[in-house]
Amino acid sequence: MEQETRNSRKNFFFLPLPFIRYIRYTIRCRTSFTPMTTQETIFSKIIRREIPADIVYEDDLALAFRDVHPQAPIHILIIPKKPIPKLADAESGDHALMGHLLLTVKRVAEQLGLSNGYRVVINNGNDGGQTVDHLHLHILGGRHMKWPPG
Ligand code: TR5
Repeated sequence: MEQETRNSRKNFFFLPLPFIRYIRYTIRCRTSFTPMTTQETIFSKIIRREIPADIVYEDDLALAFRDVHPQAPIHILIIPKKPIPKLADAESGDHALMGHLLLTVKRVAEQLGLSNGYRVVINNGNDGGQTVDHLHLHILGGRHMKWPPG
């Protein structure tokens, strides 16, 4: 019995290095909000507080901060902490998260006193005018919005 335990310990130490690295990589990807395969964006850096932003709301799943080039007196971006590049990349497993983002819009709009209304915009992909590849919802408020948008 003792001999068997000693042998299995010995075998563990002889696992090939690439295999050990693969296991470590998999564990890191599964326990991190930012999988190694996901494209890094300015918004992931804001989430990790590596770049400053004027944050107005945060919870476990979402972050809201002021847009650096506001297009209205109040212009907020709401992003999921999970790095989904764009709306078209959301999957059925993101169902609850998508609902959470919309309810966060409502919550932040109330918090900022947008009782007279506001506009919510999601730009998706090139033709949608998306410039940052991390899903975000714009809240625009504090002035009367025109229609159609450009
Ligand atoms: O055009 P889409 O829909 O992709 O919106 C991206 C938005 O991110 C734009 O309205 C930008 O003004 C905004 N943006 C870009 C940066 C940035 C930001 N908002 C807050 N803080 C920012 N930092 C620190 N860096 C940016 N590059």
